[in-house]
Amino acid sequence: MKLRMGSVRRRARRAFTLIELLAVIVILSILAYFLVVNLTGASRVMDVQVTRINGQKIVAAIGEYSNDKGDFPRSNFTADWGDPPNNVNLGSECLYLTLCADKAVGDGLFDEFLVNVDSDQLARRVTGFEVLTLFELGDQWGNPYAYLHHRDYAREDQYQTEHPETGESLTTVVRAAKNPQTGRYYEPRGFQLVSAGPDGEFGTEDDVPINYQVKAPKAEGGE
Ligand SMILES: [Ca+2]
Ligand SMILES: [Ca+2]
Repeated sequence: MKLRMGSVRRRARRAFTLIELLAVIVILSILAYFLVVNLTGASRVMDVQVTRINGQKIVAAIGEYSNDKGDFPRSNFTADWGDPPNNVNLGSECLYLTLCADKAVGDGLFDEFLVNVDSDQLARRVTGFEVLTLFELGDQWGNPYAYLHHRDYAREDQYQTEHPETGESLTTVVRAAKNPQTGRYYEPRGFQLVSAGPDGEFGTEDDVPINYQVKAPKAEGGE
């Protein structure tokens, strides 16, 4: 009788342990899920931050250039550069040609940013460059920052980018951003520099403007 009571208790103990184990597995799975979600979110926030910081480095170089030359880098091709091979990623390529030439203000500073998402080449060698590759200045996801000089704000620029996760090739149009409250361009006498953000596509909510702050549209009927 004593023996039977003991084996019942042992069975109960085994069953309880199994339930405990299952509960622990469930809890661990839930924790792992939230950890992955949080880590993905954290790395996305980090990429946005790095894109802002790198963008500010470009803005600083643009400032230095304009102090020196009395104008911001152009966002269209000069006669010296020849005809652009295509009309894709143009503003970003102009920044590269202006800032990154030998002895220019960004000489060597932006080597780690260089990308060439539209895989194009200059028609001929340009003074200050050893290669024909027509680079763009790229963000943390390897897509070009879009750049527009205020003279070109009315332009609609085509940008070729890649989806950061799927690698899918994307084409979006970049227009200079306007303040919804005034209907006027941000930085009307300056320039606009913007990253397409985590989705790799310009004109969406996650875009990362570098040298201006986008204001939320005025609420309907609000003062
Ligand atoms: Ca290019
Ligand atoms: Ca975007």
